[in-house]
Amino acid sequence: MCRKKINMKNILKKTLILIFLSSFTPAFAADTTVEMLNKSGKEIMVFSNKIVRVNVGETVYWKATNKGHNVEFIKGGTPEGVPKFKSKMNKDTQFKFEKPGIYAYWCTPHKMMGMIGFVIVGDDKSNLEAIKSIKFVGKSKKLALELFSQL
Ligand SMILES: [Cu+2]
Repeated sequence: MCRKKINMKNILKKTLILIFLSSFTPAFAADTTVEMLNKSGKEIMVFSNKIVRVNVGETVYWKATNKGHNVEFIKGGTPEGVPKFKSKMNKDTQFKFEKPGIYAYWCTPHKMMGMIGFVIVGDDKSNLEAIKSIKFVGKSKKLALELFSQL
């Protein structure tokens, strides 16, 4: 009788721990949100945060706060083996980052205007040299140089 009681107590304890942990899962499963904007302060055509850092397995959400934008991973701008990614114009989108490394992306119609962003996954910068050799265009060139120093 006594042993049974202890077991029940244990089960209850374990259940409570599980409930406790699962209630925190959303926080661990990170919701990093980046907005696509026509204007932010003095800048036009920008991602609200140009550099975001996430853990492996986490998802970044891009919100189409303003229309006319998208998210496109730049060729050579992701860790090896990551498939192409290009979201639809005017739509919210998301990507789950399974491979560590730096991911460089831009908004297809505004890459000339400096609408670029970076996601650093698992604090891994092993592909930084590849990122630095990307051919950025227009206003993105100068901006990319500034951002490299912050990666
Ligand atoms: Cu854009």
